[in-house]
Amino acid sequence: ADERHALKARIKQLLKEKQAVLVAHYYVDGDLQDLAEETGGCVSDSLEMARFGRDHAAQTLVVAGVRFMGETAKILSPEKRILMPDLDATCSLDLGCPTDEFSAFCDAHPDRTVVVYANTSAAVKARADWMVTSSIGLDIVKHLHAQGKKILWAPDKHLGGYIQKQTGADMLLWQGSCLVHDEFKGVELELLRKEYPKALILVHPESPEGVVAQADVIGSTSQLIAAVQSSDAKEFIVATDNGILHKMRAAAPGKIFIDAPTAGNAATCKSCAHCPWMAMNGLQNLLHVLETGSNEIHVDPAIGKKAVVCIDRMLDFAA
Ligand code: CIZ
Ligand code: SF4
Repeated sequence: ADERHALKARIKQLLKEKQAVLVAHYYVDGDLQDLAEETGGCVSDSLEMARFGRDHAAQTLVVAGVRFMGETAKILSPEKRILMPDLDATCSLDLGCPTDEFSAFCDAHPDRTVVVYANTSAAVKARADWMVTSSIGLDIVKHLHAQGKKILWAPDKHLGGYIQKQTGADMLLWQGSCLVHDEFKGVELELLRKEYPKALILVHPESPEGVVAQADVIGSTSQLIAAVQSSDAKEFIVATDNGILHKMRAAAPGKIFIDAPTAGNAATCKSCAHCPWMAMNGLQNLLHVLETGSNEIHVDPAIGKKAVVCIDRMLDFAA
């Protein structure tokens, strides 16, 4: 505990010295979320992280999250220096949607508007008409559907399927999934609900259909946290990365939060629902990048120039 305290103090000092700001995702280690909050940075979902990084005066942004978040920050602010605690922190959705295959898929369906989730590489975004995050994807597809547009959606099949069902839009889905959310199990969730009949079920729409179907609230990370704050419920079963429990506990002290089951036996699976790449962000490597200025994110400027178009479209729509 003393060592953690010393590390945090040193990181705070360096953030100040280097005039850098820390931007952290809800899924990273609680210490990093606290540091971001205490130093005037941002702890949020990927939409808010991107907006915050773009609008902040600091010329150095440290992004505690996964690679696409650092890339998005760089695309929006090419003149800023973007550092990440570990450049190998990726995402199964990004990995499952390689640029060449995706490009061929788009070429085969030129009549469709290309909508990609934020969890993709810069090159994939460069090929898209729109980028969306889970907090705004539904509204944007609704908007496109109302204009009579047919959609090509990538990469998350569960999120795409959920939005398709809600909007009735014509959506062709890339078959990607998040390795964390894909593990949540509908049958086991039903059993757990019987144990906690009063619990409110909170589900991120990257989860499989059978889990989403049992939700009381379906939403992005920030929407699920808002639901915890506004609800009278005392107990919550949470189907998303359990890094979010740090913020939920702070938002609603005294309430009870239970990880949704990810395997046959819920009791043996208390820590399954955590992204291995988000977990690569820690105090040690955060301190190291601040000390050395290493782990800078680069995006090919030509690709960045194309990719920024679909991100700006979303930010303008959200404004
Ligand atoms: O699962 C993720 O990586 C999420 C929820 C990202 C985001 O939009 O905040
Ligand atoms: Fe990607 Fe899933 Fe990890 Fe989010 S939780 S970064 S979607 S693998």
